[in-house]
Amino acid sequence: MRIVVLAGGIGGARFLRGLQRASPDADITVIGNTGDDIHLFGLKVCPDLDTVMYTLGGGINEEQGWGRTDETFHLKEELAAYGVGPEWFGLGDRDFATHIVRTQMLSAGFPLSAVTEALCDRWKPGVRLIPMSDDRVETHVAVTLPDSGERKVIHFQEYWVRLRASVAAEAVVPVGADQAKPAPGVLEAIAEADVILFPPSNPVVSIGTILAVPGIREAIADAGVPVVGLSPIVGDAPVRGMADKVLAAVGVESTAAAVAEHYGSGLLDGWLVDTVDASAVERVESAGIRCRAVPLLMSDLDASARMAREALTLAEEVRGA
Ligand code: FO1
Repeated sequence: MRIVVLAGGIGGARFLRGLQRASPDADITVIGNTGDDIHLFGLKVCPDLDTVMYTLGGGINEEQGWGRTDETFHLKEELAAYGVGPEWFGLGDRDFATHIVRTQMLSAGFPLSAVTEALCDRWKPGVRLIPMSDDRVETHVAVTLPDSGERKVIHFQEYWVRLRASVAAEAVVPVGADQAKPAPGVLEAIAEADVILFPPSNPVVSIGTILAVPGIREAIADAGVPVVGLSPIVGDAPVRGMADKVLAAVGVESTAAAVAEHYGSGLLDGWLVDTVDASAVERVESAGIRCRAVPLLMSDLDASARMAREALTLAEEVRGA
């Protein structure tokens, strides 16, 4: 079975680990969000691609969900001693190596998709990981700073990591997305897929950004195979992260049903909500999306694998309908 998964960072990576357990023989292609990418310390940082690569390759810091295991921060401390930051972004020594290799290869003219493939040669994530685009796309967030009242547009990482989403996101813009092309292999994988899955990743800044690359949304809608998503909202709050902040920016309420409606029946065939949101099933189904309520907390690998199995079962149900 050929499965295409659109993935952000931690939620996407943990779901993928469950999917590999649930469907060990599947041929999985992951289309990774690159809207979180940023240039820091003179290096190109791709948080979501790295989170998927390290999680599936066994190098992730399990507690944090991002960055490397057994990490140290000598390099960052040395840079800070020269007054070089930013101090708010924690890039560790082991992680720096990945970024040096990536930036060197990009400077030598390799596209991000080829660089990602080269990095995955080491980590062997067991999936084909493709960035959504080789073109630069950066999610920016419009905010009003509480102290000065100044309205500013800042990079998503500054919003997420430095400000910890503590102020309202007034607008979220995937800068460059409208000019970006899908990376080589993206549209082909979608066209050849048997099923397409949206893990419980952020619907605005992760999956929404991937869908903002012209051609990807259309290819998924036209693929003619089941498209099934899992709600990242459980009991009206994000399972992790601060998805509610960016949902508000696009006028979507923070509920499992509203996120399904946001994707819409033109894109989504099936939607899983958590059992605590069982009352949302009717509303989602009346929007033309088949819906089931199942446990959606990825508390461990078994739980993630059960969620992946439920998603594949719903896909078969949709296919047979
Ligand atoms: N998240 C944090 O909350 N603080 C950090 O210092 C931080 C550093 C970091 C370094 C490399 C990397 O790949 C990810 C990192 N993240 C950090 C996670 C990341 O900023 C976000 O969680 C994702 O972009 C959202 O998917």
